[in-house]
Amino acid sequence: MSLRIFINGTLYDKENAKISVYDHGLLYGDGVFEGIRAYGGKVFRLHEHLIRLWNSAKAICLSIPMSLAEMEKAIYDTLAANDLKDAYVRLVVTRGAGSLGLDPNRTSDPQVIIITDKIVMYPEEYYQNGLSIVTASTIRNHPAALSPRIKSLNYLNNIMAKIEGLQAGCVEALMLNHKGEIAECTGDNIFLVRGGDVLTPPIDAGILEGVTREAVIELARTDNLIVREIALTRHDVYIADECFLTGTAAEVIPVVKVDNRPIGDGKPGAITRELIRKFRELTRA
Ligand code: PXG
Repeated sequence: MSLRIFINGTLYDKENAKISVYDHGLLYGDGVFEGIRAYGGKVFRLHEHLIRLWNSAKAICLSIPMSLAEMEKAIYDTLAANDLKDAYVRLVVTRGAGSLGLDPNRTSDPQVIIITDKIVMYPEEYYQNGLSIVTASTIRNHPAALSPRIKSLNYLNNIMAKIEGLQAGCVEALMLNHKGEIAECTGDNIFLVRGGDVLTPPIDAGILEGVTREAVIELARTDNLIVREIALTRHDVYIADECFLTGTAAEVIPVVKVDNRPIGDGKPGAITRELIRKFRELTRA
């Protein structure tokens, strides 16, 4: 049976799920998206993801042609049509088909796409042994050029940094902001542990407001850990006791080496391991 994909209220077989080559999502990366996960049939923090999608759309003057409640129902219907319980959910809203010019007023009908598919997990070995990452020379988008808070279809900034990481043999790469401070990785937020406290860059460092980031901050505070959202430099990373990344795909994943420097003793730290356990408990409860 073919995978069923939702486009504007209709479910199509994957082979027939198509949109126009004149769509401004394709021509200009003009649109927004979300990457979400379902665990045991329940979509994790769906409301938070939908709010972020609607806020991203608002920021680019794109009106999503359905309500939040309709989107929520459409997601569950698409999951059911594919008989998926543990799944990856990709929402895409494009500006729609237009002319071969930038003018968004010449586009018609934004396209709402919901893809639900099997989730491709990182190997368990990454969680046991931790990742080695490098700092990319490509900085994160300047917030005054394109706010990193917008999860837009224009992901070239992150892809450029990802290429640098891959060329160095790493699956993730650290991105700095225009001030040279730590921002985030190409598809994950970053955390440090120092002296028992959990540190992470603030939103105004020019990062995506990660849903997993927020969940992990809550888990850490519930554990009576002090969490501080503060400006961090590469030096802070190099001298940290622990480092980990958070994201929908990765969940919580340890980092044991940055720019060839071992973090702490070069093994996933105790607080990181505890947060991995707590996050798994939260999502698989
Ligand atoms: N920063 C950036 C730039 C992202 O794209 C995150 C942080 C983490 O945010 P969430 O809300 O997921 O905790 C992201 C999200 C993938 C994939 O397949 C990547 C993301 C989301 C889903 C899938 O690599 N990135």
